Amino acid sequence: MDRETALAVVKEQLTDHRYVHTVGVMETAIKLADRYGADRKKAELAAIFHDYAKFRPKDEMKSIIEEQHMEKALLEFNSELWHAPVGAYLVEKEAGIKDPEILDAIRYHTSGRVGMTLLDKIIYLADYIEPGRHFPGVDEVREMAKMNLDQALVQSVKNTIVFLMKKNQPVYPDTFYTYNDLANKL
Ligand code: DGI
Ligand code: FE
Ligand code: FE
Ligand code: FE
Repeated sequence: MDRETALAVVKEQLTDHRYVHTVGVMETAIKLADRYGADRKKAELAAIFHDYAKFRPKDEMKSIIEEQHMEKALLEFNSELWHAPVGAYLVEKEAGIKDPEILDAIRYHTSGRVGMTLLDKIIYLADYIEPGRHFPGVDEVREMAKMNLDQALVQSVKNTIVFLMKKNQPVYPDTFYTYNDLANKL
């Protein structure tokens, strides 16, 4: 699928603000793909579709998680986590994207996973550092991302965990597993 078609498909699913975020993730992911030797076309498509399910009703996402036998533990944690695996499912079903590497990068863009692929890492990080993001510490991660992908990624996962814990929010176990896996390999 070419960029213009993909962007048009996704635009219908998103608010204007989330669409601008998506274009930022796309541009950032392509730069990271060039810098770290990933497939720029896959990075482009995964980025464009990463938040495809962001605005689906919670009850629809819950039904998909149940009916498609996705991880049940998801339902015990923040519903913000759901759009990633549900997105991978719907992007295949509704937009016809079949590439498993692209679908995995969408599926794991919020929690990460143990053994992230280069494409998974690029999409996770691009989502965190795209120019529209303004979290505390994001500039430090932007600088790291120019030098060392894994170091930047660990820092972004750590910042996310610390942010959630400061608000006394539960942290989904895969997010901790992702952190440990990356920190062990640094
Ligand atoms: O969809 P985006 O806003 O672009 O970003 P995202 O998909 O990375 O994260 C969506 C939200 O999910 C964000 O507000 C933080 C939250 N989140 C990320 N990891 C965890 C989490 N929430 C919980 N409870 N546990 C997590 O591990
Ligand atoms: Fe997301
Ligand atoms: Fe993210
Ligand atoms: Fe996003």
